[in-house]
Amino acid sequence: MTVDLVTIFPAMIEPTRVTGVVGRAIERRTLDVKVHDLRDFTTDRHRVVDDVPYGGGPGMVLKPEPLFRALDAIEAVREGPLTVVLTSPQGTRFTQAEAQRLSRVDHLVLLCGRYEGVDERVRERVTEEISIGDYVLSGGELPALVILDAVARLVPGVVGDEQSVAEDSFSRGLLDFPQYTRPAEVIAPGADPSGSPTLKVPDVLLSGHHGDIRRWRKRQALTRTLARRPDLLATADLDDEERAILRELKGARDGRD
Ligand code: J9Q
Repeated sequence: MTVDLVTIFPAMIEPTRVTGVVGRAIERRTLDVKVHDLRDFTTDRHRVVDDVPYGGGPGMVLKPEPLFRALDAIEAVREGPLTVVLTSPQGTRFTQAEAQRLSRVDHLVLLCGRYEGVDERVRERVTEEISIGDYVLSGGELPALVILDAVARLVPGVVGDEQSVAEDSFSRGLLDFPQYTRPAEVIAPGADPSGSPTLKVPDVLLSGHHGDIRRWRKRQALTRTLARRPDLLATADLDDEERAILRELKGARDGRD
């Protein structure tokens, strides 16, 4: 997969290009990520990328021509159709399902908008407009990085264990179960170390009973999802055992009121 990211702040993208899962995929050439500085597509001495809005009002709007020239340059290099994503608060919400869909395109272009906006005519060249959530940001760089990370993980070969990507609880529409690592017992932070309570890993995880561990994790994931994100349960992909546990948990909950 190729990703071309167009931004006025290339330095914001660089750490992601060289770090972690995305950085490793680029090194191995499973992923090709090019960052384009929008100012390189200006033609004036001062490399101006924005201007005042027609009709007046606060803030500056990204000019259309530098973005058109950037898209022309990307089209000239990549063969085949481009999926051009504009990150903006007006977009449709980015979800894991959207990440899955985008992970199947060959050439992705991420245009980073600005808080004040992008000239409306740029949308002529945009395939889709995506928002990562309802909050005010200064620009589309962080949303573009969120999309890049979520999409890249789903490209075959980027994350080693394909199984764990597919089985990732969020992919199945559930929150994760609690995780623990060594040691099996730690002194409670801030507590008196002499005869003070300790924080223990649940016994079942140390038991070696794999069936019990699997059922405990299912119950924990469902308990958490029911408590924190009950909205997810409407569309979660549950097996028979999980449906039975959920009925039981809901029964216990209703029994209390
Ligand atoms: C460009 N707030 O916010 C949430 N998803 C995208 C955005 C965004 C923003 C400002 C500029 C994108």
